Amino acid sequence: MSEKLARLFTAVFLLGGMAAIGIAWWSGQSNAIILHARMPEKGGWMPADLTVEAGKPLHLRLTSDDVVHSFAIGQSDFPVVDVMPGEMTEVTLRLDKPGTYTFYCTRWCGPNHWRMRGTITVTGDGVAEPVTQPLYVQLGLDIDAPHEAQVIPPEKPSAQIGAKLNLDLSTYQSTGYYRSHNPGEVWQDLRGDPDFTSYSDQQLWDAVAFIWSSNTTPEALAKAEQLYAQNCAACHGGSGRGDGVFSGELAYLPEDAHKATSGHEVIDPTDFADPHHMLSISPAALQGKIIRGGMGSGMPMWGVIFTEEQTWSLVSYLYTFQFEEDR
Ligand code: HEC
Ligand SMILES: [Cu+2]
Repeated sequence: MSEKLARLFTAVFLLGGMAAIGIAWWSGQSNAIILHARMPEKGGWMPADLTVEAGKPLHLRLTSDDVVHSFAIGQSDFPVVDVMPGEMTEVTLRLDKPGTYTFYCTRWCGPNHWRMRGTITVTGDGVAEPVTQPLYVQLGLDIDAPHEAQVIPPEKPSAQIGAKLNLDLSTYQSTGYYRSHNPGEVWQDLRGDPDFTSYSDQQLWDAVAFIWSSNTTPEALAKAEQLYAQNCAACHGGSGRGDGVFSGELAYLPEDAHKATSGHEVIDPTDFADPHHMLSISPAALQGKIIRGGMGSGMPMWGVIFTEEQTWSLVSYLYTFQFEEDR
C-alpha cells in the first residue's frame, strides 16, 4: 500500500473524529436551555418554568441581562451559582424525585428581589411523598389575627439562669407543647403551677427562655443565623427590629395597585425585638407565616424554599431577639 493511501486514511479518520466531536459538542449546546436573569421589574427569569424528566440531566446556560444575580434551588443541596451579566455559566443538574422545585435568586438586587423565582417541574412516576399539612393548619390557627402580650417580663429572660433553677419542666419542654404555645401562655401555665409558687415572676420568665433554648441546638441556631442574614435581614434588619435596608421601600406592585388606592397600607416588616409581639405568638404560628408568607403584605412565602427543619430553626432564631443567654 502506498504511503499516499495511508496518509489519506489518516486524514479521513482525523476529519471524521473532528466531525464526531463537533456533533457531540453541538448537540450538547443545543439541548442546553439559555436562562436569562433580570430584575423582577424587568421580567425576572426567562423562561420562568422549566420541565425535565426525573433522573435526566438538565443543562442550563445562565446569563444576566442586567446586574449580578444568582441561581439556587429550594429544598435541595444544589450549590448556589452566580449569574453574571455578559457571561454564560453552564450548569447541569439532575433531579431524581418527581415534583415541583422552585429556583430563585439569592442576591439582593432590589426591594422586589425575592420575587425572582421560577419552577422546575420534574416529571416521572416516582412514589409521591405523603403531603403533611403544616402545624398551624393542623391546629386551626388564624395566623393573621392581631395579638398583643398581656404580661411582659421585668428583664430580658435568660436561658442560662433558667437552666440553673433546676426545675422539673419535662411536660413544658415537649415539642408538642412548646410549638403550640406562645411564651406568654407558657409563663401563665408556670405561674399557675403549684410546684413553682415560691419562684419570682422573673425566675419563671427565665424558665420560659430555658424551655425555648432546649427546643433547639447551637448548631441549628448558627445555620438559621446565616439563613436569616441572607434572606430576611434586608427587610427585618440584622437586629430584628424591622429596619432592614429595604423596609422603607416595600410597595405594592402594579397588579396590587388597587390596594394602595383603597386605603390598604403597606405593612412594615415585623419587629422581632418587640416583646409585646413576640411573646404572644407561638412557634407554630411563626412557622406558618414563614411557610405561607403575608399574602400580599410584602412578606414573601418561604415554604417552597426551605426544608421543614430550616423553618423550625428560623423560628427558634427569631425568639433569640427576646431571650438572652446570660444576664
Ligand atoms: C421583602 C421583605 C421581607 C423579607 C425578605 C422577609 N420578610 Fe418577614 N415580613 C415582612 C413584612 C412586611 C411583614 C409584616 C406583614 C405580615 O406579617 O404579613 C413580615 C412578617 C413576618 C413574620 C410574621 C410575624 C408575626 O408575628 O406575624 C414572620 C414570622 C417573618 N416575617 C419571618 C421572616 C423570615 C424568617 C424571613 C426570611 C426567611 C422574612 N420574614 C423575610 C417582610 C419581609
Ligand atoms: Cu436578585
